[in-house]
Amino acid sequence: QQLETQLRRALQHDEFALHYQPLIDMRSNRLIGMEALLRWQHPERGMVGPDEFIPLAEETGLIIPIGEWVLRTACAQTKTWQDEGYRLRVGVNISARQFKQPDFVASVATILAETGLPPATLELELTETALVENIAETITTLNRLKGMGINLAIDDFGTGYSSLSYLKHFPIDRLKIDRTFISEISTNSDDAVIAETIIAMAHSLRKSVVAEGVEHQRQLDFLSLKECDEVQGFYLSKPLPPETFTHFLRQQS
Ligand code: G
Ligand code: G
Ligand code: MN
Ligand code: NA
Repeated sequence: QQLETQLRRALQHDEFALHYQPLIDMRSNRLIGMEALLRWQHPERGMVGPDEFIPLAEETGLIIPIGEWVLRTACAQTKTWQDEGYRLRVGVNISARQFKQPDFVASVATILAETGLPPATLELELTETALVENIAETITTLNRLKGMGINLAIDDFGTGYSSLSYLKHFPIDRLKIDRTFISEISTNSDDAVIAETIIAMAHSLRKSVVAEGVEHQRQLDFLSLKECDEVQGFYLSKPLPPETFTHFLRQQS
């Protein structure tokens, strides 16, 4: 059976799930939120990662209903955890095609209203490629989202083509340094300089920085020294299914 047919079926049959990867604040060393990551529980193939189906979902437009499911599920789950007393912010990945939909802002507003999640606790993660396609339109959309009180982050920062000068014009709250720069910060001086420079530049533009893909204590030490704001990675925790994330929450407090 074709992957496209299987993807359509997956939505109808509730085969998607979200895992949540903890985000840790470097100064307080506390959990401050999580990134929602899409998983496909395929009936025959088992767990399928997004890299294997997001490109096709983008091509076919299926990313629109899938993306709405992701946003609604992440917002509802986060609201549930907040109602249990946990202060959490959730990061949701938005694909380029989704971001460019004329009704994207309206659909985010609807989902926030339906789930009751405070907009200030939602963060949309956008890639540089999605942002630079049509700068004028991008700025309008970002301003509308910002106006609603939503947080905005640039994901995989450093891997795209965005000129630093755009950063000044985008109402972005946070940069997420791509994990390719983090993996060798303690052994490769070029990567160390790049990471350090991104942090300094972000701070000079009053933006917060997350380092992704932290796998070792020595990376944490480096990032702490350079005053990186938040960290995420296997060293802190893998992405967790909701039940396990709930246990993680209880442990933290
Ligand atoms: O979780 P994992 O490392 O397998 O994710 C692989 C890629 O898939 C990452 O680039 C991530 O941003 C992307 N991804 C994960 N979940 C989603 C999602 O819900 N929507 C979109 N558009 N991309 C996602
Ligand atoms: O592109 P994006 O940043 O959204 O991708 C997030 C992906 O990175 C997730 O699929 C997650 O599984 C993966 N990831 C998270 N932490 C680590 C890590 O420490 N090392 C590696 N190699 N991948 C990670
Ligand atoms: Mn991401
Ligand atoms: Na990333």
